[in-house]
Amino acid sequence: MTALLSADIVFGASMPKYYLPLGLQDPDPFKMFDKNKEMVVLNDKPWNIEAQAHLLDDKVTPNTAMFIRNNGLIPDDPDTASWTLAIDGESAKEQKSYTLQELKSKFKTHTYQLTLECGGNGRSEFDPPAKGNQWTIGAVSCAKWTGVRLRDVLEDVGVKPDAVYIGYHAADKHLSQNPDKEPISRGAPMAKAMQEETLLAFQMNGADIPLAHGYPLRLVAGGWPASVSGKWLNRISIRNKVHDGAKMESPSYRVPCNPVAPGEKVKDEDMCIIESMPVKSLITYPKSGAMLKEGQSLNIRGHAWAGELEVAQMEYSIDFGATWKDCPIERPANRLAWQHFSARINFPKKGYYEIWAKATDSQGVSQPMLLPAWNPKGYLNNACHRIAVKIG
Ligand SMILES: Nc1nc2c(c(=O)[nH]1)N[C@H]1C(S)=C(S)[C@@H](COP(=O)(O)O)O[C@H]1N2
Ligand SMILES: [Mo]
Repeated sequence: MTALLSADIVFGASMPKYYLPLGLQDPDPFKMFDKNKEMVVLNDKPWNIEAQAHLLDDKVTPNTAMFIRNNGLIPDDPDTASWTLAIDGESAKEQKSYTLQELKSKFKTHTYQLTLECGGNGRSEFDPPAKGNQWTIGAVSCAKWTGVRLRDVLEDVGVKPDAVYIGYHAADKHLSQNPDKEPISRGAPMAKAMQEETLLAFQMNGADIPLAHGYPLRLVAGGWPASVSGKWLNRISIRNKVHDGAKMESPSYRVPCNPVAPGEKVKDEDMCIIESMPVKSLITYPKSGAMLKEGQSLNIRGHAWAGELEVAQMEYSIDFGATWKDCPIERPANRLAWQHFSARINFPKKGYYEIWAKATDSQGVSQPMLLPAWNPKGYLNNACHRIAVKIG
């Protein structure tokens, strides 16, 4: 490092082990992570970067538009030859460990397109505000993930009948540099862990997973808060109780079990773990602020998703939600993938309009027009996405 900086690091002995001196840091996160320049950096310690709606126009999200949400420090580029995934826990019949090569050769490979949305996506709109990254609408992605089923691996190890939950452990470092602290160690109930689409993934969009997104191995549990989808996985514990790792404790990734008034204090024991994410949609074309000539019609398009459910109906409004028109929605590429919609809109006369999009899930639940129930941590904002259009 001294050579690279062309100077002595005078107090180098007290420099934290995984610290990258500022003088050596790549000042350009877009280059470092191969992201579109229009992505928005919300935090650089740890890195948290979100998309804008128009960047998410592709049916399959490319790395360049995929949000990054880190709780700690990205691990150094791992040595994949020596990387192992351990499976342990009270409810594992035995302890086993697999190299990447063993995972790939021993189990069948599956590919699914899976929607991953951060539980805090939309947080910036809540009032009173919630602490944390002020995500607007861009903490969602739907890439193609390839890997082996978590279920196949768990069954190879043997799951005791008293198993309740799986918990993940990963190679990223806590911001404090304390090696005994994990930045995040969450998990899912056995039913979610055993789903066909829950993957131990080693590829994203047909290539190795980019380092920032969990190389060489990550859990992908589509439709649930993306915090369940542990990156840089090195251990999974089969637990005989709800996993108690970092950020499983209340109030992390929890909402009030019963609705509360905005700003109300909620006791930790009255907060419930978020499971399936609510129905939501995004208009990805045009970009908000589009200008059209009078008489010109407009083709809009976007995606909608509904956690564990399917989106059954898609509507749009150009009169602030006073009236709604149906727009066609495609079936998902597979369960837990987002669905595409498009519509051709005609405007009655010159002026300012907003286009609002509203999805309804297969159980008849729709997106709220402005804001859903307030909650202390600012999770699950699935309000209708709105874009502005000017005609004339
Ligand atoms: N090991 C590890 N896994 C993690 C995280 C993390 O900080 N460390 N963040 C979680 C959260 S809160 C989210 S929203 C997703 C983000 O995934 P992405 O950065 O690939 O988009 O990863 C999840 N998995
Ligand atoms: Mo998240």
